Amino acid sequence: ESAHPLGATHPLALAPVTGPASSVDGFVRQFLRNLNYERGVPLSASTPNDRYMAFAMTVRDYLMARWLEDQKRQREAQAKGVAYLSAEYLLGRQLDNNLLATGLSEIATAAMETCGIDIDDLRAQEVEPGLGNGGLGRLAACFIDSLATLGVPNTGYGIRYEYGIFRQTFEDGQQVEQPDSWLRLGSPWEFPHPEAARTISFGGHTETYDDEGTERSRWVPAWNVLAVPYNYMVPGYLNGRVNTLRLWSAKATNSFDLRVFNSGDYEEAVRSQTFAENISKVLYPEDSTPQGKELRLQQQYFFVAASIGDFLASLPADFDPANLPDRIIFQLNDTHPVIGVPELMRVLVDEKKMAWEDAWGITQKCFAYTCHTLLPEALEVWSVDLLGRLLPRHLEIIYRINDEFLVEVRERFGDDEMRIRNMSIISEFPDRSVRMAFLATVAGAKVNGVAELHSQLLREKVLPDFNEFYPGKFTNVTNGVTPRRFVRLSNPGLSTLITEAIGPGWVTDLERLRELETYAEDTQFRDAFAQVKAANKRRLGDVLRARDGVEISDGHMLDVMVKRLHEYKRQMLKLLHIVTEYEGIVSGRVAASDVQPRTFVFGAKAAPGYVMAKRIIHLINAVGSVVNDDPRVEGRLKVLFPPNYNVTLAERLIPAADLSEQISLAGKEASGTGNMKFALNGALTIGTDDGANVEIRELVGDDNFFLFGMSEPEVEALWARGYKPAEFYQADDGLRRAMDLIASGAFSGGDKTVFEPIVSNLLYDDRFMVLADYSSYIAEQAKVDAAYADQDAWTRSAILNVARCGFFSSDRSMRDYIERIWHTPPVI
Ligand code: 4GP
Repeated sequence: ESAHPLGATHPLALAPVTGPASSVDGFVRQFLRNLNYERGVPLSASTPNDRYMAFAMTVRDYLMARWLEDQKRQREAQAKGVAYLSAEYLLGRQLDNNLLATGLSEIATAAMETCGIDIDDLRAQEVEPGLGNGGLGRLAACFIDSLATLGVPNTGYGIRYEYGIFRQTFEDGQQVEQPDSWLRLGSPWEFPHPEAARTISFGGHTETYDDEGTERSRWVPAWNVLAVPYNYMVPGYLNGRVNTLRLWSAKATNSFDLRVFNSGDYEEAVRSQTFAENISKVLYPEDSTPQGKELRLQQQYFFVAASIGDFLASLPADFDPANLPDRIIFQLNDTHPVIGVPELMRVLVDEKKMAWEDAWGITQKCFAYTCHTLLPEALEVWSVDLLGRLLPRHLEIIYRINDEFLVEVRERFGDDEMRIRNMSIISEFPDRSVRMAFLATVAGAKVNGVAELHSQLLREKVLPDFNEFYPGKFTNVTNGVTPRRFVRLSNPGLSTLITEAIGPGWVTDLERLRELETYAEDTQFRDAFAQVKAANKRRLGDVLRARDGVEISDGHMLDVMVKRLHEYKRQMLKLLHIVTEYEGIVSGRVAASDVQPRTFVFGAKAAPGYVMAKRIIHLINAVGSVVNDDPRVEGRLKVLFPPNYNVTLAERLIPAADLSEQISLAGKEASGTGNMKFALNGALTIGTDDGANVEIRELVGDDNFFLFGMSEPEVEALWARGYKPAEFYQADDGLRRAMDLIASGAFSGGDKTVFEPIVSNLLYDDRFMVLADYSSYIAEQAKVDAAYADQDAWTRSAILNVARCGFFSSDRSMRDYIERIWHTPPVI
């Protein structure tokens, strides 16, 4: 603070920053001030965007003093903090969350009323930053929320993509991707600091040199880009704490060549600028589809090098790097940031001139790795060729780490060549490449999976040799979701009901929901609970009507499957159920009037290059338009597929759902987090014994969960016997009729070719065993129908789901990470 331009002794330099007054008047004054002084417009001439921006800035102003205070407190405490390294943050809208964190909602609403502004119109202006693909990115957003709420020092590090996940539209039922220009109107939540840009290097070669008698290596890079930090506030819930999310944006070191520009070759003049700025241009489609692209490796190194450099630069000049493990843990959110391991080694050995052994000892204490998948094809590998070209020094470092690691393996297991080949960080086939998950496992202090079953399979099936080699390194932390966004904000009706029953403490201590168990036996409470659900359905109806012009019918069970479109998640199984129901009616075997009315809602984006996933989207839409328009169905079955499923839509959909579909093939879904959100909002789950479903079922009890399908060992056994999906097709009449109906062209205007690839894939390949689980799924769905017929019993089960799922708070996940991996207590 002595660097203050007014001098440390000037009274203003010492004055604490204070926010605007916490009153309706104070809010109005600050809002108008922001409108006038930040937007440069009077209220009378302001646009909706002006008003949203000024409003958001006002909320921000209330957080500012706390943010500055927290930064100071954390600097002074010199406590150990968490640097969460994540290529994705699927944040969702910020406005309501920040209002909630400050406790300002009522004041702000009243303030806007006095200005003649409907606060809902302001909310509608905000475009959510979709800087993630799915579960992994949304998890990161939940985690930073919880860390702020727990008062644990944390910086989230990532990339400020100019374009987030694509905006999905449908043309003739097929997915079309539109660019997501979320920054078009500016974002009020970010604070750019171009003056604090860091230079990030790429390419070139390495050389050795004589450093006063010691031979050392150094990297001579070929080109640089600037990493410009953008800071975002991450407020805790009503605790006055504000952490920081720091996202990096790429900028060219030289914006353009004026000489070339003046000569008239405008394109050439900006070539290097375009090249550099491409690095943070767009979020890569990931979520389990490998995209081995050079640009992606550039992105990864770009943000990780900037983040590690940023953290090191924040330490006092005389800080001894040997003490780094007392100050920081770099948590690797999947393999995307693993290039940070050789980067820290490079900094310590080449720049800080530390002995290799010392640097390696420190590095192994400073990193921990979370794996989020079980699909072998999703474990990232980088070709040695590419790595050597882009990051030659890092490749050398990786080689040395691997050499020394394999020496240790030999010492332990002897010359077991097979084992050594299996454990080598460098794989030789089909091309020589670096296995990033192995590097993370060797370097990480801990490796964790994201649900009990996932962690077990990680130890036993994915990385068994490593588990044997490093006893105690593997651990589990079951995922969680933030109760602030996914209950308190998204389900105000339920929140009020809960708070009236058990008080407000549950928002930060979700296990308290247990106290609701007795209320499940209370008729009045059940009625009130059912009314909240009905109101949430109407609210969703309003949203879908305005957004897509579709209606939700009264009296329908709302059966929801929302998640990325992937074959392992098995949207096709859901669809086969729908086609089966439909076929029963149109063939006359089932009277429409005997069918439990259901609205099936899908929400899913397919990776742009994932052809089969896109075909399945097409088929869902095709089935939807036939079923919805067929008078024989008498409106009892309805299929809705609102495009562009995102966090904002999830917040409306999940509280309205009756049934949650979590139907992946056992052993494929690492955890799932949607499953937790639904259960916490009083939907019952139909699901396989997979991911966190296992733990949900254990907690809510068998009577309050619809379990079907093979278990993971049964899946393995079927593979071992030899899986022939066509045999299942032959053996089940319902399945045969449903498949035949799709194959007949009934959903494609008679054209048999359109969906033929889906049908033959299921019949002759079916990697995710849709056909094997079909009959068990259909049987369980019949039980769902029967259970739903007794509304009161259903509501009781729904209440018990809410009451027993407090474990799935991301606050608990964070406590587990702190205890098992990070050892970073809160800073009081
Ligand atoms: C997802 C997993 O598929 C999901 O099961 C898990 O709940 C989530 O991570 C958070 O741990 N994986 C991804 C990905 O999003 O990109 O691999």
